[in-house]
Amino acid sequence: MVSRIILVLGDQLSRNLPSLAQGCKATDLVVMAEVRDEASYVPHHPKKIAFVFAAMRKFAAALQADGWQVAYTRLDDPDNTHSIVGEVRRRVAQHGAQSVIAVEPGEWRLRAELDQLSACTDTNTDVIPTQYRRITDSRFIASQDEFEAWAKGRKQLRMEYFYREMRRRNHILMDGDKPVGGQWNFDHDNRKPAKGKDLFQAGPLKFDPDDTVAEVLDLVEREFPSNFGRLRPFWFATDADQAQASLDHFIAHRLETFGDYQDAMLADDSFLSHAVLGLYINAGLLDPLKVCQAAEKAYKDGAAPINAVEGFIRQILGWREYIRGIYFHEGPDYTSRNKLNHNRKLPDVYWGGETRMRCMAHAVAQTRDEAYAHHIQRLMVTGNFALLAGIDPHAVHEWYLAVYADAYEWVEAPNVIGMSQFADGGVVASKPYVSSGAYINRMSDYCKGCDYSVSHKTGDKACPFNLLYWHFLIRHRESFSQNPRMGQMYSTWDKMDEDRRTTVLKNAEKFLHRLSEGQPV
Ligand code: FAD
Ligand code: DLZ
Ligand code: SF4
Repeated sequence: MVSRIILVLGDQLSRNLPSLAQGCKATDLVVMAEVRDEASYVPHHPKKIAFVFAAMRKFAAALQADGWQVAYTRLDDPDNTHSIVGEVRRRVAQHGAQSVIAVEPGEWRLRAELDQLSACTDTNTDVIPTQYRRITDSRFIASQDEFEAWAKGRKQLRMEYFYREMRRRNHILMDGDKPVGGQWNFDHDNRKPAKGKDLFQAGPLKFDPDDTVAEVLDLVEREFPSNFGRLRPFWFATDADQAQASLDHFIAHRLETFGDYQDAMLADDSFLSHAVLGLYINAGLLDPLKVCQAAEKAYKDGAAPINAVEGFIRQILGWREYIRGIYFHEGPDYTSRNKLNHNRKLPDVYWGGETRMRCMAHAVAQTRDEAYAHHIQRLMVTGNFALLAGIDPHAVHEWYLAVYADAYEWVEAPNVIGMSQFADGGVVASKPYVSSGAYINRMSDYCKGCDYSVSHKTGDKACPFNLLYWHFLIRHRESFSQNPRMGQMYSTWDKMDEDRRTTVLKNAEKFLHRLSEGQPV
């Protein structure tokens, strides 16, 4: 006898899910479904699909072992309706359930689709009347209500102030009411370039595919043969125990250097000291507060310095929570914002097309192989290039949502539309994150061996970032010249020789023309 359905989505794989906490093993049925609608609203990286499906299957098995009744739809089940709403309706009809509960999805699109479940109550005679109730997601450290209370009445919603509030409220890295170490933020200590690959031996913990993963890999290979991205080798954690082991491994081996090399990039090291935990936290396999507490403990035990621990905790307690707050605060139109009116098509280089730019080639190839790039690669290589070249931000958003294993709209969109593309007009960032090639050269080893020369400012060998940087600033001068954080950039331009300025802009135009024509750049 089933009276109620508890829907569990592919990124809600937590044993502390509030819907399960309210549930009854005897009378509730957990419904989970692998469906084409979710697997193809963007062309997800095959590793991402495999991660979600394998983790879903293992989570369902763990629930069953724990005494829950679970109805699980596999992608190739013949009766699969291939939408979440379709699968809920099918299970409602099959089991005669009267109501459905679900933790609110992390995306406006799916929230609207699921709301149809209540809309059809009593009106559509084909469908068994269902009561649908959305439960607040308590897996974030701050609730959306808390974020809204913080945001209320503020002219600007800057992460740093929200973060301090979160530190105080959760007693993380606090010494009474003062921040541990005497300052809130140690970011200025976190900008060391990397010196060589032997600094970074450990890498993230990798897992051999077990039977469940192997079966899913075959399915994904068969069903999504042309999606961008390499499926094998597949080494992600796919259950909570493995994710916990990945966290322990990070804390033991890489947290110590996380701060120093947070912004560094190396061609032969895809991970450096980054945690590679985002995909596990976002899917529910790790609890964000517990991750912060584990890092804080490492500091207290003397295992990692304050700049590393504060920097790491700021990413989760600060950025991740803030980003989620912004997504729901700003509303469903957020992903279509285009404040700078950028309309160029996403160039083929993002899908592995030929390019002479070594930094772009590396960031994209790594993305193809690992479904992963770290923050500075996303922000200052692929994101920087898209912004400077004036690519349509919605196309950029869809690319990021597709290619990274940790990408769900609530977290990806504010990072891309806001932080990286400035398409929200400054809600997330106080100025656009743009740089010439000099920044990439300082923070990476990409420029050595690039076909372009980072020291050339004009001419055929000139690094495209050098050309486009000025082109971007000049074409948006009206929007940015009053920004106090950008005045220095404009005064540098104004001091440049007139002929040089003309050449830079002409060379940039030529480059952009080739990009628009689909020629390799
Ligand atoms: P680390 O660098 O080791 O950081 C530790 C943790 O902090 C991460 O696991 C993550 O949980 C959190 N974190 C760090 N920065 C952010 C941030 N800006 N927003 C939210 N959480 C953060 N993150 C995603 O989870 N999904 C995305 O789709 C995503 N898209 C991005 C797109 C762009 C253009 C940019 C600039 C950033 C994006 N980020 C995204 C944020 C960040 O790049 C990733 O969280 C991080 O690279 C994940 O790798 P990691 O686990 O090794 O993180
Ligand atoms: C990302 C994803 C994929 C690839 N497939 C599924 C799926 O088949 N079934 C499912 O329940 N969830 C999947 N997901 C995760 C959802 O897309 C995610 O829950 C929403 O985007 C909201 O964050
Ligand atoms: Fe990238 Fe320019 Fe350096 Fe080449 S020279 S790797 S294009 S920043």
